Amino acid sequence: MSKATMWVLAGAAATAAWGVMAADAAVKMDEKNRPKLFKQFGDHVNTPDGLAQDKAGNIFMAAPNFVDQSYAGTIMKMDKKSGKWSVFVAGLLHPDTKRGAPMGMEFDEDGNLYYCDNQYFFDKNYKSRVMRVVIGKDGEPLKIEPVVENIKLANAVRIRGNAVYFTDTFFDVAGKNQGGVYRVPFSAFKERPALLLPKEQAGNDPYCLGITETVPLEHRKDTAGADGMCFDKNGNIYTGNFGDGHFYVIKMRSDGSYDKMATLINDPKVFPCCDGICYYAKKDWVIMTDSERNAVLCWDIKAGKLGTLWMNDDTCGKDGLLDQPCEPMVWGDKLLVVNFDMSFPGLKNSKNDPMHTLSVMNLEPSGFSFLNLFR
Ligand SMILES: [Ca+2]
Ligand SMILES: [Ca+2]
Ligand SMILES: [Ca+2]
Repeated sequence: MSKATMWVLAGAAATAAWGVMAADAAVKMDEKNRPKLFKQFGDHVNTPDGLAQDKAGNIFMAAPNFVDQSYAGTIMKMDKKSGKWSVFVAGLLHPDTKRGAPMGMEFDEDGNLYYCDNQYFFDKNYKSRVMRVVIGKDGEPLKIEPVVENIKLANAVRIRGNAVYFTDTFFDVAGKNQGGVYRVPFSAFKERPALLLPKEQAGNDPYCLGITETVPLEHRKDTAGADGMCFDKNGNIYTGNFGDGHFYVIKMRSDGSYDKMATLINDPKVFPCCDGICYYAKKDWVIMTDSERNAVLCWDIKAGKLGTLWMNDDTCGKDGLLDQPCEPMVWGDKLLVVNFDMSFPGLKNSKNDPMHTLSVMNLEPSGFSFLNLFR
């Protein structure tokens, strides 16, 4: 046997061994992470989506209510002390669609709440907006105003420094399956809402930080681009495509500007569908939901490794298991995960069922296996 053949064989053996380990890693989860039911809602919250928390730790959850539109899109609030849920505010109706559809949300330093108004499911023609709920000194909503307009599908929003950052999931430019990440400084909407450029000009839009591209998967044929987004402690931005799980980073330079978007994961076998993303500072992880496979994954930033926190089969979610998870949020030592449960072709979730649920997982310091992509 030649030396070269031996190398090839050794490599094949190593690959096979790794394959077994990878299979183990993908299914071997710690029971400590098993999601439990945090809250089940009535039909007035039939399609829950985004999450946020204020400085006191009260929980806010968006309910765009796409499945049963006889209910208005609202933002719910859970008082941390009492655990009681109530309607915080109804989403501001769009003058053309007569709907309000809150999705991703986040508070700014002054205590105002920003949310994505996803009008794309009613009208694909640039009706979506980023909104600001101005909040009074006792925490009550005073008014809602649009701050950014001319968006296709506003999905996730983050506030950092003096700017609002958000994703737009569909560009709808012929022949390309694009989405993108935007940054609009507060100064741009002091007087009136800031306007994005039409998507054909997105490459020259001063607010556009990066453009994603989706290669639709055969079993889903979903062209959706950038969905969730978050920052890490160094100001780097993470986003991922809903359609194919392509997962990106936009690195912040030392002068505060941003690098070009770069790929971290582009392998639908290990990550086929990225919905919500949040940052877990304690471990320096990005936590992502995988809507296709009813899973919660995590990206160890320093190690450059993908891990699986949980994955389960199709379920109605009544026991707290994942039912098309969308937005995750670290809340103290727990992870809250919203279950969107609005089935799209090719997802594990087979149907929109009457159980509308929010799950909770313990974020334990150890006990899940890693999948090393940089083999
Ligand atoms: Ca989302
Ligand atoms: Ca359900
Ligand atoms: Ca379901």
